[in-house]
Amino acid sequence: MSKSERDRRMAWWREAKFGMFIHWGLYSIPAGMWKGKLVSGLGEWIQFNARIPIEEYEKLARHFNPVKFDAAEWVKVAKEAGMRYIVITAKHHDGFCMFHTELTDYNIVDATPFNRDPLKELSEACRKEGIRFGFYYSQLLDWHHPDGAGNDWDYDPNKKNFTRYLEDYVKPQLRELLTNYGPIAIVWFDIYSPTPEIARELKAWVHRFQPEAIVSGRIDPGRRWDVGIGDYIELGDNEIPEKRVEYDWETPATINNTWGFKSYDHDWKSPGVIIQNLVDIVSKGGNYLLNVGPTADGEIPEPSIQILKKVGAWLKKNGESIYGAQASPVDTHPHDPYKYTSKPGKLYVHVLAWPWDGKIEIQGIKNDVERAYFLAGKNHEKLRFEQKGERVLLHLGTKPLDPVDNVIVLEMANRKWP
Ligand code: JFZ
Repeated sequence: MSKSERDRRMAWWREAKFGMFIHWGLYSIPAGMWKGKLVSGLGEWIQFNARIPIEEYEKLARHFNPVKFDAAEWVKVAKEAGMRYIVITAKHHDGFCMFHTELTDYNIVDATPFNRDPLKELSEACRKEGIRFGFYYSQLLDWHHPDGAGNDWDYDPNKKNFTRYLEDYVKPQLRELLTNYGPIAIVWFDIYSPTPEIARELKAWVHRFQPEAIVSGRIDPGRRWDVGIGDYIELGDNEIPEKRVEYDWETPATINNTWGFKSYDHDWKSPGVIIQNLVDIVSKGGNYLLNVGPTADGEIPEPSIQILKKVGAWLKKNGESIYGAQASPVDTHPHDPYKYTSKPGKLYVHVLAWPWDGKIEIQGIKNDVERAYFLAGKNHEKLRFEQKGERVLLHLGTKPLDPVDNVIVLEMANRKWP
């Protein structure tokens, strides 16, 4: 694919910066408990971690009736948080399909009293609100299907036939997902296709039905840092690089310590941590895909909603420094109390820790600063500063406007800077 073709397809994603990940499935019912015992590890890995036999685990489907699910409400939460795209688990490693599929009855429409297709409802709600819709698909691990990888407690691994699984199950299901749910913005593959050839084959399969779809980096069995077959690099869970990465990349992140809901994981990241992570990631050229894990009733946990509301409030005032912003043109040290993002002719200085004397000196500014002001300031009143060569001393005053991140705009004399 040519650079211009790729740039065209990636344009909305580079602008969007911030998305909502949703891990929702049968694992939301046990919610980290099995037979009265806590099961440590990720909520969505409970069948593996507790080695739950398929015949026991699939009984959960009979109890899955998320009557409180409201797609419009979930999209509203994402929009109010300032999130521009949503990626939801269509089929996670447990093999349960959160969409209607002809390939198996082990799906939310045929196997549960709910009898509705949440991916259909969510994709429609996203379209209505201008939010891009994508899905997560586990293309290798499948603890339910006899030819899927990973379940060695119900099946003999030596009897598995991955090619059969890929050709007779994965590709037909992807065809359903890429045909029946409208425009698909992202296909978020996970834990790797077994070979680069299969990764290329799956990417071509996606683009046969949805030529505009962006494919995540985990389609690729290569090292997660490599620019591979996916359209962008997918870092490890909650991984933020030390330095700027010269390619499209994304940090997938939990809002507590699990993707799938766990009833006793209350270790929520604060709004401040989320905002500072978002700024850090954007300052290094990446996107932030932040997860919510809805309950078995179909509700996004209230603490997640409250956190996301506060993040959205900060973005309402400071979003200009995030959406469509480029990575910092100025190298910072990992422990600098400020980060930079930029747009042509503008440098956004994110002051993450307020200086006790109300002044900060920034360096490496290779252009004349014409004007400085707080982005969230009512009338963008001018800030006093002195520039000596590449050093700019900013006088901020002693009272921050925002408790988490105060963004100062430096307007450059050269409107085409950097
Ligand atoms: C995978 C899943 O196993 C997990 O349940 C969740 O869906 C997460 C988003 O993706 O977990 C991974 C996969 C790859 C890495 C880390 C966690 N990695 O490359 O570091």
